[in-house]
Parts: sequence; structure tokens; C-alpha cells
Amino acid sequence: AQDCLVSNITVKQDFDRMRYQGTWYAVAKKDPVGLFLLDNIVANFKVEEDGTMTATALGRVIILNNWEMCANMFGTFEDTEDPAKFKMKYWGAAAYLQTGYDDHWIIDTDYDNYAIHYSCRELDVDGTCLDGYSFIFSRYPDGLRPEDQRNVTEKKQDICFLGKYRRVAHTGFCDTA
Ligand code: AZE
Repeated sequence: AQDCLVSNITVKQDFDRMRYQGTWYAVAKKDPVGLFLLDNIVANFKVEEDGTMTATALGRVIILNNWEMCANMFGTFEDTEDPAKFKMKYWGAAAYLQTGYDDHWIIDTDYDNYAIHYSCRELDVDGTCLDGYSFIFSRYPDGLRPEDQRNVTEKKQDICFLGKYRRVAHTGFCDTA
């Protein structure tokens, strides 16, 4: 969407939640306003017996009083008329973590290597995104394959977040939690 209108952003055609299951490592992220996952972010998606998509996520956070910890998060996804657009209800294993209800769009994925996620939390009056976040996921913790990088860069531009991403380090901080 060259005009950056959220309503013009295109998502993965015929998104297949079965193939999306399993572990995804965040390799880059665009942050929203406020508290957010810092690094060591790993998500695990699952399709339940009733067909509902659910996920868990781990990530390093710093909460009140500069307390550094590994956030253990859960999400359940509500379907919409578009198979690649979900509403995600999420919460933490502990009450002092964050709860929320966010859009969760899969912009693109090949299921086996990369995925581009997008969430706009707040629309601006002109229809662009005022506050949103995005993850670039890889099936590998060390990053994207070189052959996927061009496409991912293109998609970052399509969602108007190009230049707003930071790399997500994987240092093992959440590996034993
Ligand atoms: C996401 C995909 C997998 C499920 C979930 C995700 C998002 C989690 C957060 C967590 C924030 C926690 C904070 C704690 C202090 C998109 C990775 C739940 C946004 C800020």
C-alpha cells in the first residue's frame, strides 16, 4: 500500500494455519508505543482440535522498577472474514504482565522459512497507522535466508514500516524458563 492506508494493506492469500504451526523466531521487530517485548522473542503457534489457532510467546521484558524477566505469554486467535487476519487476545502467565486485544495479520509467509506479521493498534484520522507493531519471523534463530531478504524488505515497505525495524537478539535469555 503505497498510500499507507491500513485498509489497503494486503495479506497472505489463502493463509494455511496448519502449515503455520510450530516455532517461529523473531529476527526483527517494529515496536509499538509503550511496554513491549525486548529480545529473545520466540513464538509457537498451534491449531487446536476445534480448529482455533493459539500461540505462546517468550521474550525478555523489563517491567516496573527495572525488573528484567522472561515474559511467558499466551494468545488465542479469533477468525475474521479474511483467513490471514485475526484478532488476538493475549495475556501473561503472571498478572503483572500485559494483556490485550490486537489485530494479528499475516502479511506474507512461505511457512518453511519466513513470516511477516503486522498489527495496527490505532488508526490515524487519515486511515494510516498511528501506533502499530510488526515482527519478522524466521524458522531459524540466526536470521533470514539471503534469498528471502529482498521479499521481506519489499513487504516492510508495503506496510509502511520500512526503516523502523530493529534486530531481535537471541542470546539464550529465555531458554530455561
Ligand atoms: C505474538 C505472537 C504469539 C503470541 C503473542 C504475541 C504477542 C505478545 C506480546 C506480549 C507483550 C508482553 C509485555 C509484557 C510486559 C505477537 C509474539 C501473545 C505483545 C509487554
